Amino acid sequence: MGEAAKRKKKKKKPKKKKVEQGVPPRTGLSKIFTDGIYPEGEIQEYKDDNNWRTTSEEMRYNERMVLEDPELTYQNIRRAAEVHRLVRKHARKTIRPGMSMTEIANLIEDGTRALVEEEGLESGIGFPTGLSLNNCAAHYTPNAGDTVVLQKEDVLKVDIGVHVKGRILDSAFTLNFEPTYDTLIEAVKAATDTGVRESGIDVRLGEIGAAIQETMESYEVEVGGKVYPVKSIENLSGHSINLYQIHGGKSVLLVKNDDQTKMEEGEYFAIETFGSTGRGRVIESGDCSHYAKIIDAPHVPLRLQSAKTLLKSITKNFGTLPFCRRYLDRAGETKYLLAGIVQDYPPLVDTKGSMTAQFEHTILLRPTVKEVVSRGDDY
Ligand code: HZT
Ligand code: MN
Ligand code: MN
Repeated sequence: MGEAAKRKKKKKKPKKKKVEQGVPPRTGLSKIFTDGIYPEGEIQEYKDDNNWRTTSEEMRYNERMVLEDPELTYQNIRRAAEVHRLVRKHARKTIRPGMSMTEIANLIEDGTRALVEEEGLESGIGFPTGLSLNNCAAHYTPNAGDTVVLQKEDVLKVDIGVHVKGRILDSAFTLNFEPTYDTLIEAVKAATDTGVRESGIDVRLGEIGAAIQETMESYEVEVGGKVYPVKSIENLSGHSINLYQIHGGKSVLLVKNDDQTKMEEGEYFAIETFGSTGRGRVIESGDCSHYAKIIDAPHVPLRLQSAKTLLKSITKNFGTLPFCRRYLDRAGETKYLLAGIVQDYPPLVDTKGSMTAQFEHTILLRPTVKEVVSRGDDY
């Protein structure tokens, strides 16, 4: 063997076992990404008169310098995103008609808790798993005793939240088991991609709504010989996301509007769109499952000792993160009364018999590029 070949030949080192993800995925990601570096999401250049941000050598240098400090990098949101991709991949493969909504919620949440290595308020579930069916667009998750079973005709929105140190990854997709509503799903996927593409630093929120609506409403769905125009749901919206705060204060409507508010550098947004074969408007209806502490609520003196201790438990377990009744049950709370101490988020439904679909990504407006953190090979 020549000298070059000798050097190339690997020395037999005591090999460290490469840790792999299992089925179902249960290996905490710190065991796999041992250097603490997680994959970047999809990178999109800024458009038009903002493309200088992407091309400027100075801007790129500045961001590179900032990223030298691991505490200032985007590793928390990327770790949450990697958890999301693994959990949803397993969910997609496993969710079948005949499963109960509770089984589906547990499948997803057991995966999230294990992969994100749930630890108090340091890392865990970002908000209750949305499992909204058919004309219900958002904010349904089963409560204890729920008897709903997934049917083959159902259109299911799966909305999963993961957080690492308060950085919340909010991303959702739609599943069906028959082709009837394939076009509705395609329309909403395209509309969300439009929302993501149009987002950027200094872009006005109203313009993004118009672009989303234009894409969404270029589709129609034929069901049983009748043609339904796909409508953007006019009273749902995407939103900015702050630390431990799912709704950061800015809303991105899904229809044309005059909101002149601009997106800003460094902001995180959940870009989500909902399409419907119904009115394109939701109302609150049905048993509430989702709740969250009101973030800037003035201190309200509670008269009942039971309400005081419940609120203390909510603060300890969830802080300002949204939670559901099932999470209170597993924290050992019983016979709780939530009215008046927290904000409720009831299920949001369009007209009876209509179908709704949703796609949602979390994006980060970095100084030089837009990062679609939650992008995967599925949506
Ligand atoms: C509220 C409660 C939750 C935020 C959007 C959303 C699921 O409709 C401003 C714009 C979880 C999230 C939220 F438990 N909502 N994204 N994913 N729901 S929202 C909203 O209330 S407030 C949109
Ligand atoms: Mn969501
Ligand atoms: Mn959202």
